[in-house]
Amino acid sequence: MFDSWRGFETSSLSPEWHKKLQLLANNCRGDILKMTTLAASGHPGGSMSSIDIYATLYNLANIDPKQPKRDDRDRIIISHGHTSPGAYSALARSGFFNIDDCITGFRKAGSPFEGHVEQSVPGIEWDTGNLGQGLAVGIGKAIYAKQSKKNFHTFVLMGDGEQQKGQISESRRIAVKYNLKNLTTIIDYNQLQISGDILNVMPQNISAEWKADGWEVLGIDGHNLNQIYDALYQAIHKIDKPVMILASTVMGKGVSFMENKEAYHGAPLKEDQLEVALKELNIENNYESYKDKRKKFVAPDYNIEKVSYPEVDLGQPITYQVDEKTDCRSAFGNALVSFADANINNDSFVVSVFDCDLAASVKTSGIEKKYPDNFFQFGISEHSTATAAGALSAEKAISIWADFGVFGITETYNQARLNDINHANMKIFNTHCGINVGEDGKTHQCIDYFGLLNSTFGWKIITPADPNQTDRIVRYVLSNSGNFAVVMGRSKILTIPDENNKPFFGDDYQYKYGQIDKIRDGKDVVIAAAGNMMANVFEAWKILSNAGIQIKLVSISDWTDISDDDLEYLASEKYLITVEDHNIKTGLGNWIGSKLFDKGLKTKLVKMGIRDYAPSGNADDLYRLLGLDANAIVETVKNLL
Ligand SMILES: Cc1ncc(C[n+]2csc(CCOP(=O)(O)OP(=O)(O)O)c2C)c(N)n1
Repeated sequence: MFDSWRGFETSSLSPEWHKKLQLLANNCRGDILKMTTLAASGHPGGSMSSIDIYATLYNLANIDPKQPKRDDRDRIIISHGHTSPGAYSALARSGFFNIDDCITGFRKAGSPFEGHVEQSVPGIEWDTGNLGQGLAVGIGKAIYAKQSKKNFHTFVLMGDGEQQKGQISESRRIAVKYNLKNLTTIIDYNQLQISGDILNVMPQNISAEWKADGWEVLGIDGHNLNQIYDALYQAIHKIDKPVMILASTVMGKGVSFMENKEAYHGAPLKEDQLEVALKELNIENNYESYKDKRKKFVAPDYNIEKVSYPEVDLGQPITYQVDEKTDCRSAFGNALVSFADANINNDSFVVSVFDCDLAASVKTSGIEKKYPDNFFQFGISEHSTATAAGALSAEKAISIWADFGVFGITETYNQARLNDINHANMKIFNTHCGINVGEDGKTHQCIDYFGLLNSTFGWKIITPADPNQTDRIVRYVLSNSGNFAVVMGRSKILTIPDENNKPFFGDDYQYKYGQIDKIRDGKDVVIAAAGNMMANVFEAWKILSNAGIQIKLVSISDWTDISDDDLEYLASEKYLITVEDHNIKTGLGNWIGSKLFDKGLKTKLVKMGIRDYAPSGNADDLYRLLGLDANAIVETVKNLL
């Protein structure tokens, strides 16, 4: 086993290291073939073209097999996650874990060695597999290094077919704009992908595109260890801008009958072919012994250290009075600045706020003006923003992205899903949600925020009822780990009053995640208002109350987690009406309905929500048109009683 933490300090690769790496890479080729044949699946071709690069990086970068999560380690991100056999074997052979575990357990149910690179394997930084996202992950890591004043380098390994993905072009520009010279990309240029020659699949000039966006491009032979080392040395120590190393390689390199054959992109060898291949590589064929081991495989527990969430000061809550109407997005913006004020002098506080050309509308301009070093303008690059902000949030840092719901959630669902798979701590603040978006029309109406994010297992979706609750919720999510989406509308809305006409969510209110808020007591009907629909529901409650009809009024901000006690309360009367600014098919009403059913709780459920794409118009007119204004809610109650 070799000790790492070398950081490419010497200007050339020593002959001793050359020899070690050559041998190591050859052994890895054997490992790749054994594990894919044993699993009867996987991607040997690209793994073998990338392996000399993997071997060099995992042995000579500043990483520590004994402490894979050391905060000052270099970050090695694998964007072409299907080359997991290459990455796993190189990590094993540089001391991160036992190579036998990896060969035996590759792609076996319950094993950490999943089909595409996963953080369950020590040394893997980010789960990938959906191509095109790795460079944005690297951006998140490189920004973390800069923001936290850490001196580590980030390397991103990518495929060449992968370069067809649009998200990469967003990321290229962002890296240059922010002069991320602590970021180096290496492209495995084997010129093949699943369907054959990359230029037949999709004509593209990879080198020219990167150069045009401002990257330094170094062309090398990706199987020449000296050239790999030299290029990395140049990128780390000599070149003052982001560097892309275009490493010419050969798919299936090392086994003559596999070389330059796209068939081996994703096809393992048969056992008789493996025999021939191992002979050519001059590696002992101990394949049979793994067959039995695989049957008895017990998944190792690597007990990988978790990054703790930063401790922060919540700052001083801001209370909005009942006689003023405020939009929740402004309450968010104000809370954000106040939160930053409270923490910015703390040396270990790393906060980054991302924008995609909408800061004035989503109210992050306050941060942009007051704390420009913490503000990142990524332009109309939502996919890269979602990924980069997610990757940053998995570090000891607070990562905030504010956008219209339709861009921050609907547009970027898969990036959000990957952030969740990677246990990120993203905080997304989505304004202009529901039909409360102004007159922009149906393309801008985010009516699927819950349906989408509730399809993941980790995201928590919160819709504040008014500006005061927005303030409390913003402070809560910024001080807690996990992926949170805070969803708001655009309009100025009522500050919800308590029985004494003081702010209900005022100075004495304690926000507790997962708890419904009982706004008024009554009987026969419970109305559950989702987020800022509370304003319309409250107007309806006033009309009903004046007519002598007292109903129970509930505000639900935390849709994801509703406690059993709260479910019982919701089902405590003959009727439950849910009112939401969301697609009725995947929204709160259906979600609560299924939960009530699960618990055997009975009530008659009436769902009020969005039933079709809505036209353009201001929010009040649209709510009236779609039967979600106070009068429609009153009518619904009266029809039930
Ligand atoms: C977004 C996305 N689309 C499609 C795929 C399916 N896929 C997996 S690998 C691959 C080809 C990748 O080609 P390349 O980057 O050249 O890798 P190599 O063939 O050299 O291993 C495709 C299309 C995917 N993983 N992600």
